[in-house]
Amino acid sequence: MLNIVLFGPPGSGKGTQSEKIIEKYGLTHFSTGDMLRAELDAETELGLQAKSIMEKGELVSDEIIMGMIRNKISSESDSKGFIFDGFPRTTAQAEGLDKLLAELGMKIDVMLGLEVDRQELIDRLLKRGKDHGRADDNLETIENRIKVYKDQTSPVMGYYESQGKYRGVEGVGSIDDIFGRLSGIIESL
Ligand code: B4P
Repeated sequence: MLNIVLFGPPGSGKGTQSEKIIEKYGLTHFSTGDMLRAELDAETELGLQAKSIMEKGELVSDEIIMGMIRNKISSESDSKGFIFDGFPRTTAQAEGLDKLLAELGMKIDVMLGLEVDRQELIDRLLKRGKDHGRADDNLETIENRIKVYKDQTSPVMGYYESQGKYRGVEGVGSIDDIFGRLSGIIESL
């Protein structure tokens, strides 16, 4: 079993690279962003609660996120492994995940970090906003998402670094080149 956390600031390409990792290694995808957007589209109570938080670029509460992860993990017991994309985003979520995996006799093997500078992130997300109309891809919200990342999410890197599990890669270049860097690490594990 192989369990990966794919980490990086908003727009660093986590969703993009997850698709390629899943295709090659057959892992089960956990994207908390996609899970929340599905709740929003279905207009569930959880989706309605999350909507205004996501539109401001803030983080949805750790309780809601951990509840979603717990439900999905328990329905995926036959999986070859998991890729966590955009989760954990706080140290409390990282601790919650370690605890949950330990209860199930599992652990995180590696955190792969996509390292991308601020201007490139803004350019990518503004382009996505133009092409796909995602409500949180406007300049004001993007700047807040980057701030929230710096303040609340970047400490999660230190959490995995202290366990000797963080491996960073340059996240700028062609999608295939970046995937090559990530697969090199996965295959060396
Ligand atoms: P997410 O859905 O996780 O979105 P993201 O961080 O913006 O995007 P990602 O890094 O996956 O970028 P992508 O591959 O799409 O989060 C959205 C919101 O949900 C959060 O702000 C928060 O409110 C909430 N949320 C989610 N998880 C949460 C949690 N655990 N706790 C609390 N709240 C949570 O790439 C972006 C763009 O770049 C794409 O258009 C792509 O085509 C392009 N791109 C990718 N790679 C490229 C490359 N190499 N070169 C050029 N462009 C590239």
